[in-house]
Amino acid sequence: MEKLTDQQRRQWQIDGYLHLEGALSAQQVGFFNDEMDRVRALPGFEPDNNPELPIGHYAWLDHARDLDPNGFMDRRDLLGYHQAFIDLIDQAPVFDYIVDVMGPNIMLSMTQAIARPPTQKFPGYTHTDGGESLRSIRVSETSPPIAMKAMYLLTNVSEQDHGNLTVFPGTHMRPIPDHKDRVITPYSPGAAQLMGKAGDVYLFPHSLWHGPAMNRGKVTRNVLLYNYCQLWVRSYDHHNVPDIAQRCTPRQRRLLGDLGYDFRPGSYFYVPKDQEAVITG
Ligand SMILES: O=C(O)CCC(=O)C(=O)O
Repeated sequence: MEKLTDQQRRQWQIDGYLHLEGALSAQQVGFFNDEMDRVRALPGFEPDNNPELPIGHYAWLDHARDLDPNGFMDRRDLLGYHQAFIDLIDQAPVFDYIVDVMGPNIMLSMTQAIARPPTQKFPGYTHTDGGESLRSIRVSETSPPIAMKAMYLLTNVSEQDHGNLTVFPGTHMRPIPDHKDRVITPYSPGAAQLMGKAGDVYLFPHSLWHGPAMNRGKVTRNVLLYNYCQLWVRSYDHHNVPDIAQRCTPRQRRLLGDLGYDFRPGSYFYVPKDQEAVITG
């Protein structure tokens, strides 16, 4: 599946991200924004602020902490809320780009919806995905990444400091040298705030330093995040193949870790014989 143009491939290798316009239709944007409002009032996984836990853990709650439709929300594990969240797993053309970049031996590792309202309180933050690990592990520029993310914008972001995705171009190849000695923020030297339209998608590997800028605008910024990893890395949203796999196509089931046989040690080490056919087919 060759999808990237030569120019996109160069940008992926040098800058470490791609911005694709119009990945979702206006109707899909409206639908997913409505879904985010609906999901807010439903039970689900929301950030767990228990200081005893490592950062980044989620807890099952009755509803989002903030029920205001324009308030903050960070909801994980979206697939059970609507078939449309399942369909987005391998929707063209974004999934074709992902397979071109990562190769066919992949699975879906996470889904997430984040609403960032305008506020004076949130200063933004910057990180690599994959926790501490992908700050130090790097692949060469011509190698597929270990893990990457598709971030779908559901809100127009046409000015700085409107909850923009901020990236540090090139940091997937060159670590920020002193990141252990100072806090890297969206306002540190080298940061670029991206603009985009509702329906656009940003693709970037977990090793690229990135994060949301502050939102000093008037509108809550909504995004959906779909993460993919090499198959042996495995999902960090699910312990086992999730129940919603019954509602999936064979390719979607494979992306959820259903290899077509019961788990046994070694199962995810080499991929099933039909892996490429299932993913590209
Ligand atoms: O923009 C956001 O709200 C969070 C994006 C982000 O940092 C991430 O995808 O890891």
